Amino acid sequence: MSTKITADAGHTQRTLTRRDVLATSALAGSAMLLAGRAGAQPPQPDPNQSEPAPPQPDKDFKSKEDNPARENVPPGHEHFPPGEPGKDYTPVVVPNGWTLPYKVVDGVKVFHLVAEEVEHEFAPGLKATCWGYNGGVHGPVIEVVEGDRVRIFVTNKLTAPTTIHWHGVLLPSGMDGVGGLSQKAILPGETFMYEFTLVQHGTLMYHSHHDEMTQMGLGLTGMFVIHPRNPKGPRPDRDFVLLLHEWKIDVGAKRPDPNEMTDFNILTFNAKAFPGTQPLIAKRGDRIRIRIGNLSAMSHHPIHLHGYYFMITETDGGTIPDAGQWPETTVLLPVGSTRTVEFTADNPGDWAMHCHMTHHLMNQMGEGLPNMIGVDTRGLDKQVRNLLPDYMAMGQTGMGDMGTMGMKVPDNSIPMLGAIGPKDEITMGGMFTILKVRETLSNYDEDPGWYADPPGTLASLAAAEALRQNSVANDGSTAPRATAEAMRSWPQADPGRLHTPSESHRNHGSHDGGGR
Ligand SMILES: [Cu+2]
Repeated sequence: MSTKITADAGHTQRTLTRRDVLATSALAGSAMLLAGRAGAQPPQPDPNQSEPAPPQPDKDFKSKEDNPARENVPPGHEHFPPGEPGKDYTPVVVPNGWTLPYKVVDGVKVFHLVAEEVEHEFAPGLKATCWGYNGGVHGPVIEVVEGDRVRIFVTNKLTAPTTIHWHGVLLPSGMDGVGGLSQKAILPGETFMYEFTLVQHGTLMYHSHHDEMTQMGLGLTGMFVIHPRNPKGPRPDRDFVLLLHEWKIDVGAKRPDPNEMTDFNILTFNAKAFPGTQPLIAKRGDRIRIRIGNLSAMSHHPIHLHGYYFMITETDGGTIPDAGQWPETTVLLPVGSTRTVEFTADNPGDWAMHCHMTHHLMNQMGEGLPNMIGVDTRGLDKQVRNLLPDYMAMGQTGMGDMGTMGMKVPDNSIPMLGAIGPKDEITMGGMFTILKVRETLSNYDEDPGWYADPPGTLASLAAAEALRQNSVANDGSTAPRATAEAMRSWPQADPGRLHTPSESHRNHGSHDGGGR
């Protein structure tokens, strides 16, 4: 099996975890400690076995100097035969994205990433020049199995130096990809080689670690999924991967502005803003896993799913033990982290999945708008149109009147929000997608269309008969109303009162009724 150092007889089934790596040295240490204190001792691992194996000559390479990573494999973590899709794992599903193919060379999985400029479409109508990998933004998902040995070539076809950092992956320091610290930057035209054995499983990421603000801001990011070699439970039927990001693309601009600090106007799942996002499609009863990473520049994203609660099962630090998992309907994705959620798709329908920061449900043109809610702008429109024929004041009743219907947008830009849905216009944009769960599906690759609500399960205009039977007046007059007493302000207690009762007494009443 995976480790030779299992002192604990209960651990017959081992997976390669971070704990194993740590346990290697801890067990060796405790074994020696016990040996010193007591004559009789339980069977202990041979401390010699936890010594790193002497470097083995590698027939792939001329000398160990060519391949320093090989010396750094933790004991007990010599690599396994390459894990195979379908056999050792169920491949992930990447909405709007793809998984990087590999070839096997002498038992090692070989990948090739090319950092380059990419013309990327965020949603129909909006393209920008970004930086990505292998022709796309974001980079393809690297999908591997715990115990695999990987060799990843990275070619730099950008005009700037770059590196790749394998976020959360346990590896030798020199493979960690921090420009200047752990390696020289990859200069334009150069190809670097990274090689390491995967000693953990989980949802991880990769990204440039050289001039990060610019390079990650322009899209040099991707997801790195490591399946367990020996999964604890059944595999998921649908294993989705989503990467969150944010961008500032001024209307008419051809490039995202990586200098932006606060005013991002394109918020994306796998580099697509709604309505450009591909839905997540599932059959009723499917075990669903959704792996989410966040490599936004500045924003954390509370991702909310309708119709379900899920368990948070994993972070980029590893699997959360069953006893530590908790149910949520919103999972917070801090910048630079991943979360994995799992649930069973037992509730058919079209379910919204979105960032709950409402400003992240908007596309371009959201900036610099005065608050016109409640203002009748019809006269204003007429006057301004004398100067600007297409002028339309925005948002008298909110931004919902600014969607796709009849509003022109400038070239190479998308409406702030909105797409035509089955019932009406969906007044959301940005970090929004849809989970479609169906009783029957011919396959997962076709959008099954909109959900057909079973009779009696669709909210709709109340019939006069229903209003009468329930003594509900259509003008709202029968609904309970907040009383002035319930809505009153509560004057703050005088803070001085906590310390000096005499002063409090003197000031008593100074705040009463003086509220603003
Ligand atoms: Cu958000």
